[in-house]
Amino acid sequence: GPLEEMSLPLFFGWFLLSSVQDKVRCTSMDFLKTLDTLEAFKKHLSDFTGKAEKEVDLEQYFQAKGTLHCTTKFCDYGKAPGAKPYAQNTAVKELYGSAFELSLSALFVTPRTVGARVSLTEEQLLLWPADPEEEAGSTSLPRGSRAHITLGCAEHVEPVQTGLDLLEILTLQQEGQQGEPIEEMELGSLTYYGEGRWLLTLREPICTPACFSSFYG
Ligand code: 2AM
Repeated sequence: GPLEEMSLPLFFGWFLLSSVQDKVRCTSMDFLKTLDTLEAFKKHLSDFTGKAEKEVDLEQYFQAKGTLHCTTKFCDYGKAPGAKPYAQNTAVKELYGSAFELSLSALFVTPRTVGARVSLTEEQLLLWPADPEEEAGSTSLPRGSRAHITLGCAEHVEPVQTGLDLLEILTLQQEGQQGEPIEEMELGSLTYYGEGRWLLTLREPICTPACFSSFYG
C-alpha cells in the first residue's frame, strides 16, 4: 500500500551541520568569484556561454538548493534499484543517526554543476552502496569515487549530474590526462580538463561534521 511505499526515503546521506554549511558555501562562493576573474577562465568562457565574448557571473550561474549533503544511496522511496537491501544493510541500520567527519578534498566546476569531492574513510565506505560508480558507467574507478556534495547546478540541470561530472574528471585523470595546470591559488592548485571542467585540489582538505541520516522530502 501507499504507507509501505513511503517507508523508504528519497535518499540516505551525510548531512552537514548548519554552521559548517555556511562555511562551505562561503568557500565555494569565494572560489567561483576568483575563478571568474582568471584570464585562463575567460579564455575558455565559451564553454559556459556558448559565445566567446559574453560574460558570465558564476555566482549567479549556479543555483544552490536545500541542505548541503553527500548522498550515499538514492532510493527514490524504494523505486531505485537496490534501495531495499541498502536500507536493510547492518551498517546502515547501526550507523543511522551517527556523527561523522567528512573530508572535502577538492572543488570542481563544469558548465553544469559545482561540487566538492568527498574522500571517504574505510568506515564511511561501509555506508557506500555497492555500485554507484558502475551505474554511471565508470567500471574501473575505486569505490567511493563518486562521493560529493552538490554546491550548485546551472539552470535546468538536476543534482544527479554533479556526481557524473566528478566521475568524468576522475576518469580523465585515470586515463592519464594530467589536465592543464593553471595556477596555485590560496586554497590549492587549479587544473583545467577541457570542455569547461575545472578542478581545485585543496591544499588542506576541509573537514566537516555530518550526520548520517535520510531525507524524505
Ligand atoms: P546529488 O547527490 O548529486 O546532490 C535528491 O535528488 C538527491 O539525490 C540529490 O542530492 C541528488 O544528487 C541525489 N540523486 C538524485 N538522483 C540520483 C540518482 N539517480 N543517483 C544518485 N543520486 C541521485
